[in-house]
Amino acid sequence: MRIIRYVKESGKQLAAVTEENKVIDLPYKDFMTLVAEARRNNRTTFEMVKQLIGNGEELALEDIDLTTPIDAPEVWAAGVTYKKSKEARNYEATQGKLDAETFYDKVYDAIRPEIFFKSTAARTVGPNEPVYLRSDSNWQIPEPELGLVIDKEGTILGYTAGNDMSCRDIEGENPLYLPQAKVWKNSCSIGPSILLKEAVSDPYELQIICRIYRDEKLVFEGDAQVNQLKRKLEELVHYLTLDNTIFDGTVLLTGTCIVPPNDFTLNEKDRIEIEIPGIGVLKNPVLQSKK
Ligand code: DO4
Ligand code: MG
Repeated sequence: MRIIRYVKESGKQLAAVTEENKVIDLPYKDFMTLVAEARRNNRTTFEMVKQLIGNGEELALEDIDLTTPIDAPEVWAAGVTYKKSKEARNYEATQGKLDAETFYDKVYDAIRPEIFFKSTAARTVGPNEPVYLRSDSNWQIPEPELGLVIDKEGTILGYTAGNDMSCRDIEGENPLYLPQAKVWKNSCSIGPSILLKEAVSDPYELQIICRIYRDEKLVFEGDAQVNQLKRKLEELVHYLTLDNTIFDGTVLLTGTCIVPPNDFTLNEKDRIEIEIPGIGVLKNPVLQSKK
């Protein structure tokens, strides 16, 4: 069972999507209100949704205009949580040395993970909205990641897909430039749905697929599985929430495990697809940032 929002004349509508891809409206204004209502009734969100959709009118997923499944007040991200990311970061930090060892090896092996601030609701886009390219970077890639939707206590409520758009040249020039390599307008995308935690028996079995199209041709395709993650999901949440103020509906991206070839950079008008079976396909066109 997954939860989406779509755009109606009256505003944004929360809805459930069944295994058969039928969309049924839910009578709550947003995901966190649904979670709160389930808690008030001593039920899981999954049980509550199952009961609510009993007699609802069904719509087809293809006929609706999807938007972000949640207005995440903040999006945080973990980095260098997969070997593939460590190798790519080493490559860009050493001007293209293969097999180089750097501080990224240290953080990959350390007890403390890398956690950084990625986005706010105003900078985050949803399905079919453009992600932007930074005007001062010549080496930009999407980072397809599993996102955890958490509450203010750090409880994992569900899973979404995310794109941690990144500038490899800016981060490679100096790690202190990380916020500029990661945060700008429309540099983060999440969606298309929230797969409820109770609907997933083992999140490490989730698969992540990324496809990039240029002039309608597939120019990159890669895939990975969350079981390649060096850390436990709860460990990442622990470090994010430790002595921190976290808000209901925060999204924590868990790191990238798919990196396009080192000579690849995104172009304006490319189309990115990030698919996590069970969550859906997060599609975003790429545009140059407007000043
Ligand atoms: O250290 C930089 C961030 C790496 C990252 O975003 C990732 O591994 O996904
Ligand atoms: Mg990332």
